[in-house]
Amino acid sequence: MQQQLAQLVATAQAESKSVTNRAEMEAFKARVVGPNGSLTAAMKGMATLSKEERPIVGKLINEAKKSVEEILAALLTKIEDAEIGSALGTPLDPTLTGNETPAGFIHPLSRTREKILNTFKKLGFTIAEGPEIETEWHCFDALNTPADHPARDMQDTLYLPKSFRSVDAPRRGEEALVLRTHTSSVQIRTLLNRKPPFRIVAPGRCFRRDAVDATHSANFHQIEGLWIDHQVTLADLRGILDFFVKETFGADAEIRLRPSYFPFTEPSFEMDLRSPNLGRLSNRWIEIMGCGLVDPKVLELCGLNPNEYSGLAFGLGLERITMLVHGIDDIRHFYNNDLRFLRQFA
Ligand code: FA5
Repeated sequence: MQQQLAQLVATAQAESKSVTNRAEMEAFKARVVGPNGSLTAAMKGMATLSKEERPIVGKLINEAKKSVEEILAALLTKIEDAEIGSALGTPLDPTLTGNETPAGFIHPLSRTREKILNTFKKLGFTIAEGPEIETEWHCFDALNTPADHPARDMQDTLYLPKSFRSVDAPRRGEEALVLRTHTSSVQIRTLLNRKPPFRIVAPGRCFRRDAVDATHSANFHQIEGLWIDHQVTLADLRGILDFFVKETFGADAEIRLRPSYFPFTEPSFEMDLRSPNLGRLSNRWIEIMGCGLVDPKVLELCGLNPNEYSGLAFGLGLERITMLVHGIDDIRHFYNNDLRFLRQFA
């Protein structure tokens, strides 16, 4: 019996060599393990054996069955490989290298934005957003910027044609629409929609009719900050800006608040930064943002009582900060999509 089974496996092995497709494989399978197959016949023969012989022969048959299964599995792999090879037109060579798909990476401006937002998140700020097409009221009036203010001059601000209707038209009438000149308009939208206390940072795109040069772009990005609570003070403003600057430019960086003017803050400041880690700009005072305490008139215009609430606000330019962090000398590099420039930040 042992010899007979060994012969059966050897025959199956030899026959499998000439099988080349699925139909031939099915016929081969039937000849061995089908109802009338050679292995099936051997298994049926077990019934005629004595009680003593059965476990011995059963073991031999199981071994033969295992060998036949291995032959069938190898055959299936051979046929599948042949099928893939003919589908591809050439034999499959799994050792060939694949086509390279270039991996993308984060734009330096986006990376700086995420870092700055994370810094303010550590201080309890959440993220707010507002539209890039803004009403004149949100961009100027509500920020205590009167109609005769130079910022509202057609030379500085991009106005939309009258045919564009405001999303707030039912409430605010047929008001002029502008491309927002700063993210301070998000201060107003937040003041109108949220109940204090809150701390928000609002990143976004801004537009001005500035002449384009190495440090000015007609389209740039700002991050606005607004903190409204009871008794917010200049000490809070200094504290958070100092933290921000140290997180961004290193522990040696210092800040200076220089008196300035914005219609929506009182007092107002330009914040300058000085750091020993800025290459050729090291240890020089560099202006990086406007800031101040929220003007009580703005709180009133948004329906808050200035005797109850106070606030601080700031607005920084994302491009200028990214330029300082990486020593980039021209703002236009950010928008030219030159991979030789961008790959440096991969
Ligand atoms: C403002 O826009 C104020 N809204 C900032 C502010 C917010 C003050 C809250 C007080 C309270 P300013 O016009 O200085 O301020 O612009 C702020 C920053 O935006 C600048 O420091 C600069 O980094 C950036 N910025 C302004 N114009 C351009 C431009 N054309 N291109 C690139 N960055 C610019």
